[in-house]
Amino acid sequence: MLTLAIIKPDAVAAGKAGKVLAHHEQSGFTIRAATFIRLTTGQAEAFYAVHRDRPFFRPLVTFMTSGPCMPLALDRDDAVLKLREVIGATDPKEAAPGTVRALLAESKERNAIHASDSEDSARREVGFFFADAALINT
Ligand code: 3AN
Repeated sequence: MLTLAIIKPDAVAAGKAGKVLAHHEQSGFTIRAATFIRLTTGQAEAFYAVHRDRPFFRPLVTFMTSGPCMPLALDRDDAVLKLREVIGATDPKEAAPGTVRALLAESKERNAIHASDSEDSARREVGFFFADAALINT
């Protein structure tokens, strides 16, 4: 099963992308597709459309377009749930010890990593960045 992660602009800019990738690999995920992209405002708005009416939407779009990020399609059994465990709570202050956000995130907004929150979101979000042809061995 696939899920989508995005190594966010804060983690890429801080030179932590490799650490995040290593964390995923050590947690049993196989990388099926990866890219390096600076999102346009339109792309970030479309990706986070479910949060359109939330107060943090505009700052989130500004942050996510502030520099390059790395979307990844990650594969393992129970991928969606397992990746949510591996990344930790949205706010790094509440994230369990050893999770990506506890180790690497700066704040609730600049929180290093995105992970799909359901199987439906995972299908939509993997498809948002990767055509079927880009997914190796799936
Ligand atoms: P998660 O990334 O843990 O699934 P969501 O989906 O609720 O969290 O929120 C999407 C993104 O919006 C978060 N990763 C974070 O960057 C930002 N965000 C969520 N809640 C807040 C908040 N209260 N203040 C600032 N940014 C937030």
